[in-house]
Amino acid sequence: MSDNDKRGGGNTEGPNTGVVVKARPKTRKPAMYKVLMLNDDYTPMEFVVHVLERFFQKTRDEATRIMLHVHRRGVGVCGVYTYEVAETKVTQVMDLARQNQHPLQCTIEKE
Ligand code: TYC
Repeated sequence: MSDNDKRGGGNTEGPNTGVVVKARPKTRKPAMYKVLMLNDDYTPMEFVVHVLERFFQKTRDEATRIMLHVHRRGVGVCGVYTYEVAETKVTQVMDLARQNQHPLQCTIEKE
């Protein structure tokens, strides 16, 4: 017998013996949530722009565009995040708004 013939030591396992099948553990992409900003008649535009820059990493131009969209349309998307991050953003926005006595409202919506 050659060395090749001996390898496997008597294959009685059927056709898949020695076939490596990569493990593919079941994974799920996390659900994503939109953080929405709502319009009101009292929160200063500048405050909304500041919030968008500070908590949503928007440039001044992006923040101004989003703020004006909310001002005109009533609601707008600040960003899309996993649930915990989205919740944290809402809390941060609402806390700062309350501290400054602005009625600004922010909420999350599943994508
Ligand atoms: N409508 C507000 C005003 O005229 C500005 C504003 C914009 C308020 C967006 C809230 O989410 C908001 N001062």
